Amino acid sequence: MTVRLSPATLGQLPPDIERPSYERSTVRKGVVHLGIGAFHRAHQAVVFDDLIGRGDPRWGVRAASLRSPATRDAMAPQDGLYSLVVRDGAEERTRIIGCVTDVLVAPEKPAALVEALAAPETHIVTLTVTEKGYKLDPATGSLIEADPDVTSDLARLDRPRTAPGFLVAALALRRTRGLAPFTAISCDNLPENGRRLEAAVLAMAERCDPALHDWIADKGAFPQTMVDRIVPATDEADVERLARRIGAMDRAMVKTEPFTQWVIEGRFAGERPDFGAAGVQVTADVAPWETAKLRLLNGAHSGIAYLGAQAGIEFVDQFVSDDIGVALVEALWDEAQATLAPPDELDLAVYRRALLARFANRALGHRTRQIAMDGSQKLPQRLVAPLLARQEMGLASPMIGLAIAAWMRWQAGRDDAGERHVVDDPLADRTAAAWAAAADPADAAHRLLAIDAIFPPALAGSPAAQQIARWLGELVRKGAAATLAAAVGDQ
Ligand code: CS2
Repeated sequence: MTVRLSPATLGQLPPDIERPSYERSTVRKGVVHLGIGAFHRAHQAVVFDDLIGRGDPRWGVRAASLRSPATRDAMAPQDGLYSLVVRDGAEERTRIIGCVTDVLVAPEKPAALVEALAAPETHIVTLTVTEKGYKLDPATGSLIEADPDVTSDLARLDRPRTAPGFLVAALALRRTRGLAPFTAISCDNLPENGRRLEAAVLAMAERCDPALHDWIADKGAFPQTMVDRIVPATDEADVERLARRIGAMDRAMVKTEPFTQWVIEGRFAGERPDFGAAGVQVTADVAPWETAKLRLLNGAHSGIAYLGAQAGIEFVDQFVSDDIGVALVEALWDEAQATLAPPDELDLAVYRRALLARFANRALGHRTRQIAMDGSQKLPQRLVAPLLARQEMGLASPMIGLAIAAWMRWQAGRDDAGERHVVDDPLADRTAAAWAAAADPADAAHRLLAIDAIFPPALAGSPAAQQIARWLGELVRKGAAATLAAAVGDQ
């Protein structure tokens, strides 16, 4: 039987596997991370591991799952160690990451997580709780007070359930104990993620204690960030392949691409690492980076996901291995690019070429269905915002419209082969109800466009709305592959 990756078996790994260069017992716990999924393990945790490796042991990570114990159960037998597998075509590099000191499971012991956040040695709190974890209306960014977990947090802050609830409970304790707030760094693909997190925290704090609200508003820091690394979900075949490669079973491995980027606004409440030393860009204005990334990378990802999954294309690289797929991506980018004011350092032509090569990485196995999840939370910043910006400039957005129509089609729960799929989305009930009540695809489009958590009123009745309705009709009638081929042929 293959041994398990752990501190005891680290020495038995093949010599070319990179491993922590530091003594793990000296690592302190300056970071608490909320939402220990694959993205954190392949992105921010690697930066903290680098910082420790460079001689600053303050930045060990106490990680927390806000929902299930699965990651804790995978990592605990490995004492927090896991493999970062970087794949680039035929090349693969494996590095063992050692910066995660422990994993807490919030629903099991919420008070333990609040204490970790309130600990004097905690200076940085990072979050990857996905778009829906902020409990904010995706279109307006305001706190969804009717959400049952938010209601519960407002009533019982001693047992928080939501990410903003945990932060408020811990900040309240820090204030009582005379400690400075931590810096809370959202690492999710939300527009103005720092401001949104701050808004959620302040809205909750206000309801609990106005003095706490004022203290956080005055002393807290919620920098904006742009985070980028493609991290497909790990499957059993990946785990087995790695076990054959390193001779140890690692149930917490992550697979990713070589590219990684983290841009952070230089606003901190207290101690912070020398982020720049670990390749992080610290800057005064993150917005232009973030908007470009959301509209180019993520916008194209969503278009690929809905059209591809509908047509039975399993992986992103398969979608862009075909001229029609590339033509769609380029056309989406042409439309989005007209809405951007990129930073001087960002050459969009170079960025687009690099992005296409990243999408084409055949070794990643990035599933269209993974990206298709939670579309209601993703569409506003990825596709709706550039479409509206173009509408204001008097420009039509046929390809963005097609991508939005493809999302609508996906919400109906059947692909072009007639196979059913589960619509994994917090608003799935509402989109299903729109489809159930619709007389025909055009009617479905209008009903879906009326969901104001996703689409602003400015869209209703516009030429763009009519075009989306026409696309949806074609997608239903002809399927995604034929609609796409005709659409890019017309370009
Ligand atoms: C993807 C992102 O699943 C998705 O929605 O678009 O996770 C994407 O891979 C990352 O944002 C890349 O940085």
